[in-house]
Amino acid sequence: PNLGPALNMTPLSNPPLSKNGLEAYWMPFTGNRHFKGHPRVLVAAEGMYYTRDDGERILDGVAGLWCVNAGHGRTAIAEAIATQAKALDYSPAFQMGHPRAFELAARLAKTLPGDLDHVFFTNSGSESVETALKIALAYHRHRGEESRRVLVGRERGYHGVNFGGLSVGGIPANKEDFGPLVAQVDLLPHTHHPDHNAFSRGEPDWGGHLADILEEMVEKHGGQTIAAVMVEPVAGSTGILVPPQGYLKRLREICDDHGILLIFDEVITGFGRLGSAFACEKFGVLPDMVTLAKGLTNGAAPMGAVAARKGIYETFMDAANPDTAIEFAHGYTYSGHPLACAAALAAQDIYRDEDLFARAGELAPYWEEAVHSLGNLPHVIDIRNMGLMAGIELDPIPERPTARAFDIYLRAFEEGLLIRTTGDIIALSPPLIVERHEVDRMMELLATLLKQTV
Ligand code: PXG
Repeated sequence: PNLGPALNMTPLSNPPLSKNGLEAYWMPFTGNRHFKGHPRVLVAAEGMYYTRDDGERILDGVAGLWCVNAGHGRTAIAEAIATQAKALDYSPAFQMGHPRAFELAARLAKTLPGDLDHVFFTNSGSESVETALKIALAYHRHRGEESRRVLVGRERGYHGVNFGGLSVGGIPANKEDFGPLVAQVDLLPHTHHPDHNAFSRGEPDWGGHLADILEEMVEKHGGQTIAAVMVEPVAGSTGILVPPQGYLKRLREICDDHGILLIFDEVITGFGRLGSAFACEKFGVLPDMVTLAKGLTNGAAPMGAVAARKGIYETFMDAANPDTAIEFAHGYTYSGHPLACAAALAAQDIYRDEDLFARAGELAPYWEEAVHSLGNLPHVIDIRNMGLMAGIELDPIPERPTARAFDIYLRAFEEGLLIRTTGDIIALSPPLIVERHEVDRMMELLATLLKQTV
């Protein structure tokens, strides 16, 4: 079906991909053998829609991969990248700077709450996570607390795919092939308990006490051993797990009581997803560091960032001696890449000029009603939501976990809707420019597909 007004777009000429033409690309987090027999190829995007290689348009229910918050094909971003590429293509990242990187850091520092006012650039969410974990360890060492080596994450957490992030992450399938990973790690329990909090709207009222388990961990590991706790304010990848009321505040209190750094991984929640610039504002909890990526550039260039509180930055500056010393032995060739900075600055302009974070907040109640309207359909065992994100959990086909949701994913793509599935959970997170009629269309199509599911 055709899902909306036609686009005025020059069709790209794409040579059709033969089976052989698909072979060389080892695709990430993809069933390569299945895909190469049933390819799904996108060739263009504008606004809320992608165009498939057969010319059909499909509605984007997930902002690409949770990143295209201002919608696709934003001319201002494309032009900023092109202008930057012509003026200064690359500038060495070490012992050297270019204006856009300073401008972007200052801009982010101003947007972030509290004294989260120093920004380290990376190229992805995964790199942001590694960077933040390393800052945490080095910070304690500089303060003379080298004993703080334990990094705490949470079950069902996703912090990217590099060794540190995998270690504090809580998805067993992502870890099992890679041996012991980072040595000193502990995981908090996750907060997803459908027996207590199924069909919650926003923060579940049950489960705040699960934060107290951090207190038990402090006792177990002994004083001055835990360096940092990293959590997603709302867990995205494992199916939209909204924190129970009071949970994040409690984590903050326990971290304060024991000198532990609290890191919020806002790779998904940053840049308006919950109706505020950052989740930490929404929950009224100031973390010591925030990891960012995705919406930073509206997905138009790879870029990540870590924002750290003033005291953390100053600890590094004060510890280093002599004054030419490098305070933090870390960084990437492409940290603060000019093209990424240009894309990020243009994206931030759009967010501000179109007041998109507030727009997401205003649309959130409509979104909530719409997704919960699916609650009585066959196989739906839970629905949860916050801001413009939602998870719809299905009961698995016996002996075939993930098959039901993946089948819906494939059929939705056929019918003109892009969703994400994780396990047997459908995840939705549309661009923040989504219109009510597009929300309606998403739910109608999902309802149809759910009714057809045997
Ligand atoms: N932290 C969080 C909270 C994330 O969601 C990363 C770190 C890693 O970012 P990079 O840029 O290295 O991929 C992520 C990424 C999905 C999905 O549909 C989620 C992500 C990436 C791809 C797919 O669940 N999150």
